[in-house]
Amino acid sequence: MSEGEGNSASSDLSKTDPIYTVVYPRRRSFLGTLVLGLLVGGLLVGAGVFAVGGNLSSPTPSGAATAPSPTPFNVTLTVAMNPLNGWPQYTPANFSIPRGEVTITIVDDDVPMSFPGCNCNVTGTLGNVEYVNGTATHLVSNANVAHTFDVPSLGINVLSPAMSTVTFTAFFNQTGTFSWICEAPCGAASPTAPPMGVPGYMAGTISVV
Ligand SMILES: [Cu+2]
Repeated sequence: MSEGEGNSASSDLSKTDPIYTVVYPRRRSFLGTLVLGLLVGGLLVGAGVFAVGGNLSSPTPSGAATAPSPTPFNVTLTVAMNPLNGWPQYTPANFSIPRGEVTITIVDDDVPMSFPGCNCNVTGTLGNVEYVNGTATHLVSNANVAHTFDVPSLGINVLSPAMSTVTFTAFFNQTGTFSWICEAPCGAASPTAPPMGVPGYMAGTISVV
């Protein structure tokens, strides 16, 4: 339509306009929905193929609960013996994460240990649960806690059994620096000796940015 037409033309247009503004956009939105649906369908099929491939390459034990899919941001920490001094050590001990929901995985190669005074209830995580080798766990046996991962200011208490992989999800809704510490008596020479409480080994910081 051209501009500058008279009032009569405008009033004619006002009668026909609704036909175009209502009917035509509906057709377009239907087509748009169809195209979008095909795209999403394709992505889902692709994701399904990828998931099947992943399961084939790393089968999970039958009957075990499956750990949740990692949220957009995930961090893996390992606990292994430092080759220079033989101390168990979290690596990395200091790390940064974005604000929000984060999944943390702890791969612990250390040996079993008894922890008589353990507060072995999982707290501060999504559902107050951690996944030990894929199995949902609220309470860990104090006969097998190699280390813990605690963020006291956020109420996070996660237990790391010996020779296990632990996964948990937590919300880090505030930016800032938060201290974490292992509360298990995991000293090398005696239970409360280093590296228990030593930064870079059994203590560190999480920078939420
Ligand atoms: Cu420890």
